[in-house]
Amino acid sequence: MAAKVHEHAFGTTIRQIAHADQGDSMSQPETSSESGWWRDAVVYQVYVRSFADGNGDGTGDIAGLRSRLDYLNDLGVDALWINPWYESPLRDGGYDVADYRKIDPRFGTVEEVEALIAEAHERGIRIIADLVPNHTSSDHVWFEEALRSPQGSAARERYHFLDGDDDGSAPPNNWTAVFGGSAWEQTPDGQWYLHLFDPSQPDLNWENEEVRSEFDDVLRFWLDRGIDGFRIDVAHGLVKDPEFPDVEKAGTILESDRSSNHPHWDRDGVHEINRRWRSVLDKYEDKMMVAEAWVAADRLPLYLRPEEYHQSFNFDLLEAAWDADVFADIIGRSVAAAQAVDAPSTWVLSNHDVMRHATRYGLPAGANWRKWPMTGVAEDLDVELGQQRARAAALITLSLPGSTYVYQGEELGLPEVWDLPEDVLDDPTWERSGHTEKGRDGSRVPLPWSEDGPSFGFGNATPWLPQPEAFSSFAADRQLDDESSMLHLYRRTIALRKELFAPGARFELDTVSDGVLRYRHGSVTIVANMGTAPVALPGKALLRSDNDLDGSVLSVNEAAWCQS
Ligand code: TEU
Repeated sequence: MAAKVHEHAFGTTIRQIAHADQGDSMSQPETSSESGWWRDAVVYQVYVRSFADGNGDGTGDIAGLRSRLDYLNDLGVDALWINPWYESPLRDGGYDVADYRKIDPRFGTVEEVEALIAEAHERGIRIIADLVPNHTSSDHVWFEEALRSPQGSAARERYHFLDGDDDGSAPPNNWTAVFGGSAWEQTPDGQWYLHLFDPSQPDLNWENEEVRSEFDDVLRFWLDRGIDGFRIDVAHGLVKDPEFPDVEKAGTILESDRSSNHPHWDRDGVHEINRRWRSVLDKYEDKMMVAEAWVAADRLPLYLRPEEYHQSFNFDLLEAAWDADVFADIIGRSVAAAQAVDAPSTWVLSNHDVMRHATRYGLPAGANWRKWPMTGVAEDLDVELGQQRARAAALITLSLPGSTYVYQGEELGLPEVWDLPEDVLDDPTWERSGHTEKGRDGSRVPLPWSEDGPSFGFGNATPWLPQPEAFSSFAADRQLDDESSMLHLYRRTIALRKELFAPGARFELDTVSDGVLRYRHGSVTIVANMGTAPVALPGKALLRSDNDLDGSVLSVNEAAWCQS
C-alpha cells in the first residue's frame, strides 16, 4: 500500500483568506500556544426533549438528564451541548424562544440547571448551552409589543418590519424560509415581517443596539450561573442586506445557500457581532463558543479568527458520501483550514437536523438522504451496512485532531425513524413545505434506555414521538450487557482516544489507495477500508470496529487503530 504523505496546497491560501477581512482592530493569531478544554473535547449533544423524561409527561427534561449523568460519564464525554431549554411554545422544538432567561416548565427550572451544572462539573463534564439569536418566538414580549406598536416605532425596529410590494399586497422581496414558503408574513396592519424559519420565529434586527446589548446580557446571565460555553444557532444568518434585494435563486428547504455575497447568509457584518460576544466571554475564564455556520469551506476560517469563535461545526463529513477520497479531501482541507487560524477542527456526523448516519450509510449509493424516503424505496435500505459503517465512522471521527461531536443515540447506533406516521409529525417543515418534506423528527425520537417497558425506559408516559419496536434492540441496558455492542465500542474508543492522542500530536494524512483511508495521529495509524476488497492491517491492532483484535486483515467497511 502506498503511504505517501498527502500534499496540502491549501494552507497558504486559507491563511490569506482568513486574514483578509480582519479590519483594523484585529490582531494576528498567536502561535499555537493556545490551550482550552474544547480543543480536543468529545462533546455529546443532548436533544433534551428526547433524552430522558424525569417528570413523566412524555417530554425529556433536566431531571431526566441529571439521572443519566453517570451514563454520560461512563461514556467518557467531556462536555454536553444541550439544545434549547428556554421558555418556548415549542413550535420549532425550542428554537423559538419566548424568554431567554427562563427554562420552559416542561424541561425544568433555572435552579435545576444550576444543579445540573454542579453535578456535571463534579464529574468533569462541561455544559454548553444553545443560544438562538437570529430570531425570537412570536410569543416573546418584544414581538408582542412590536405587533401592538405603530409602524416605524422603536418596538418594530427590533425586528424587520417592511412595507410590501405591489401597493403592499405582496411580500417585500422573494426570500424564502428554510422550512418552506415565503420568508415574509403580513401583519393585520399591512406591514410584513421577516422570518427566515417559521412565521412563529421573527428575525431580530441585529443593526439595533438594544438587540445587541440584550444578548450581551443574556450571555452574562448564563455565564454567571456557570455555563461553560454556547452553541450559537444560525451564526451565519444574523445580518441582512439593508436594501433587502431579491435573492438570485430561491433557497432549498432545510438547506443553507452557501454562495458568496448572499443577501442574508454569511454577510461580513456578522463578524463584528462575533467579536462582541467573544469580548463578553473573555471576561470569564475558560468559556467557549461554537458557531453553527453553514458557510462555504473557504469562509469558515473567518469565524475562527482569534477574536471570534473558538470553534465552528464542520458539516463537510456529515454531508460526505462514504468514499475514501472524499473523506481524505475533507479531512485534509479541514485540518489545514483550522490550523491556519489556530483553531481546533471539529467533526460531526449527525445532529437533530439531519438523517442519522447509521441510516444514511445504509442507503443505496447516490441516494439523496435529504429527500429520502420521499423519493426513495424503503426496501433499498441496508440496515446492517449502515451499522457497520457507523462503527467504522466512530473510529474515524474520534481519532482525528480537534473535537468531535456525538449526537445522542449515535453511541447506540440508533437508526433514523424514517417512517413516522404523518399525524405525529411535529417539525414545522412538514406543514410549511405543503407536505412535501417530512422534516427532521425521525432523528429526534426519544431514546431507548431499557429493552422492555412502555417507552423503553424513556419515562413513565407516552413519549412525545412514538418509538418503533426496533428500538428495543438498541436499548442502552441491552448494549451494556454486550461487549461487542456499539455502546461498548464508543466507550472503548473514547477512552483510548484520551490515552493515545495528546493535544497537538503530529497528524499526517496518507494518499488514498485501494479505497483505504489512512492517517497517522501521534503513534497510531488509523485505517478505514472504504474500498471493495479486504486489505492487510499496517500493524498490531489496538482497536477495531469489528472487535477482532487478533485478525490481521481489515474487511471492507471496517476501521482499525494500529500501532505504527
Ligand atoms: O438550524 C439552522 C439551519 O440553517 C438548519 O435549518 C439547516 O439549514 C438545516 O437544518 C440543514 O439540514 C438551526 C437549528 O439547528 C434548527 O434545529 C432550527 O430549526 C433552526 O436553527 C432555527 O432556529
